[in-house]
Amino acid sequence: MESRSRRAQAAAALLTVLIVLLAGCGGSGGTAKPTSADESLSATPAAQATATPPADAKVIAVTVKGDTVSPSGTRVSVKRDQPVVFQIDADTDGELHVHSTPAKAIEYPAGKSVVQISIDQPGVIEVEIEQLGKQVVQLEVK
Ligand SMILES: [Cu+2]
Repeated sequence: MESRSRRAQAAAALLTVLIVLLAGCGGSGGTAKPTSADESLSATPAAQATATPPADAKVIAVTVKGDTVSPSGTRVSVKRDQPVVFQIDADTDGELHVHSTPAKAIEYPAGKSVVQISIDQPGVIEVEIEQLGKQVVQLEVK
């Protein structure tokens, strides 16, 4: 009995891992940790965003309309710890996914919103619209 429930548990765990792998985006390299907990962030609706981006920020305007994303895979150079501000304009809510370590899952609302991040490690970090599986930019962090 016990071994059967163990096996069921193992099967369930495996299924969970598979679901996570499928749900996650494109498994583009990196160390795939089964329990990788993405850092969860939320973009602030632009109407509520009072702060203007810092003077040294890299501001990236992102437009999502239907399944069209702009920019689309553009490479953007930033420095380590430089503020990166995404100004999002989207027709529906969704998730901006930053493939840093740990990854950042940024939920944004429909309409215009703003979120600021920074990357503390050098490398090329893909940013995509998670639910569309489409790349927005590649942050080249130096
Ligand atoms: Cu992703």
